[in-house]
Amino acid sequence: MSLQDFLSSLDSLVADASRAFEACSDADTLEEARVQYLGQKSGALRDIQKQMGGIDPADRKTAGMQLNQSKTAIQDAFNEAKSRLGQNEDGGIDSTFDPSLPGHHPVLGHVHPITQTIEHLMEIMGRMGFEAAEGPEVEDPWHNFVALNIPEDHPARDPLDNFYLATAGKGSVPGEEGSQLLRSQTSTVQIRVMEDKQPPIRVISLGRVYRPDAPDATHFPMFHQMEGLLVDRNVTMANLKTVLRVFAENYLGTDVEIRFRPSFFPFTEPSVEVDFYWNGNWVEFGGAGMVDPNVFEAVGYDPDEYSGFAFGLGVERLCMRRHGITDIRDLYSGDLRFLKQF
Ligand code: FA5
Repeated sequence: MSLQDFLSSLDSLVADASRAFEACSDADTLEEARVQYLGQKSGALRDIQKQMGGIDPADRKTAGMQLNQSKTAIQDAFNEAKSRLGQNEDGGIDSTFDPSLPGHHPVLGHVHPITQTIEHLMEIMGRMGFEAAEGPEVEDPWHNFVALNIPEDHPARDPLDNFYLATAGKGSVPGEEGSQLLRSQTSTVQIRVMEDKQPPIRVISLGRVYRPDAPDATHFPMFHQMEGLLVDRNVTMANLKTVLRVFAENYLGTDVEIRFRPSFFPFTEPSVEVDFYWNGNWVEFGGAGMVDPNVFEAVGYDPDEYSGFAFGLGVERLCMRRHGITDIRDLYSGDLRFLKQF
C-alpha cells in the first residue's frame, strides 16, 4: 500500500469515527461505536494499522506518526462524546459530581409574619361569614373623618396627628375638602362598603394605617388593622361581644382572657375598647361599638331600620401575643434572623 493511500484512509477514518461518536445519543451506542473504531481486536483503526507492514520501509516512520495522531484524534472525539453523555473516562458518573457533598439548599424567602397573620385572621373571620373588602390607603377627609362623625374641630383631625399629603391649590389645607391623607384607621372602608351596598353587610377589611406615633414596644407609625362591620336588622351589643370573643379564642387560644371597657369613638355608640391579658398586664388590642346613627345617615341608611356593630383591631398586637413577640419594632426591623423564625 502506498503511503498516500495509507494517509488518506486514516483521514477518512478520523472523519467517520468523529461523526459516528457525535451521533451517539446514549452510552450503549457510544460503546458500540468505540469497539467499531478503537476495538483492540477488530477495530477499524487496528485494521489500518495492520497494513503498515505493506508500506515502503522508508515511509514507515511518517506512517507511524500519522497513525498515532489519528488514534489520538479518534480517542479525543470519543472522550468528548462520552462527557457530553455525562460520563467520565471510567464509564462512571460525571467526575465533577460528588454525591457525598451536602445538598444545595437555595435560600428562599417566605411570607412576612404580618401577612401570615392577615391570612389567618381572614380565614377565622371567613368561617363566621365575613367577606374581605378593600379600600385605598390614600384617603380624603370625608371617608377618614366626616362620614365617621368626626367633627371639624376633633383632635383626631389635627395635622400633627395625621400624615396629610402635600397638595397644591384646592385641598392644600390639611383636613379641608380636596386634601388627602394616609388613612389613620381602616374604619374608612366601613364607609366605602356602605356607600356601595345595601344591608345585610358582613365584611372585614385588613390593611395598613398610618399615624405619627413615636415608635415603642407596642406602637409603630405604620401598622395594620382589621376592621369589621356587620349591619342588619336587630343587631345587638351581645352579637358584637360574641363575635369578638369567638374570634379571640380562635386566634389566641380558648384560654385567652379578654375584657371590654367602656370607651368613646365618634362613629360608634356605645363604644368599647377590648383588651387581652398577657404577662400580667391588660393590653388593648382594639376598639368597637354599635354603629352610630349619624354614620348610617351619612351613607344613606335608615337608622330606624338598621343597626350594626363595628370593630377595629390592631393586627400587630394580635400577632405579637400569639407568637410571643414583645416588641413591635422587631416586625419591621428587616432582621432576617428574627423573620426566619416564622
Ligand atoms: C381605632 O382606630 C378605631 N377605628 C377602632 C374602631 C373601629 C372603633 C370600629 C369602633 C368601631 P384605636 O385608635 O384605638 O381605634 O386603634 C385600634 C387598635 O389599633 C388599637 O387597639 C391598637 O391595637 C392598634 N394601634 C393603634 N395605634 C397603634 C400603633 N401606633 N401601633 C400599633 N398598633 C396600634
